[in-house]
Amino acid sequence: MDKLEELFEFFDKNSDGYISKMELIELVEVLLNEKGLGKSSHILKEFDFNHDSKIDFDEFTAFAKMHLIK
Ligand SMILES: [Ca+2]
Ligand SMILES: [Ca+2]
Repeated sequence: MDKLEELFEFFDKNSDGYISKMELIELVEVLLNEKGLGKSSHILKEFDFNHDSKIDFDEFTAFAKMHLIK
């Protein structure tokens, strides 16, 4: 299993295959060490490509490439 998949599954607390807004808030606080509420809204706006208000694995990958992988 690759690292991104592990990360995604770790933050997908209810294992429904999506990072919800609540799950995203925790992800932001843990991974980016920023206040989750405002930042998660920005991330949703930027990376929720199909506008379902959740982050799927493809969207998470795009986010990770921008913010997590140097
Ligand atoms: Ca979830
Ligand atoms: Ca989405």
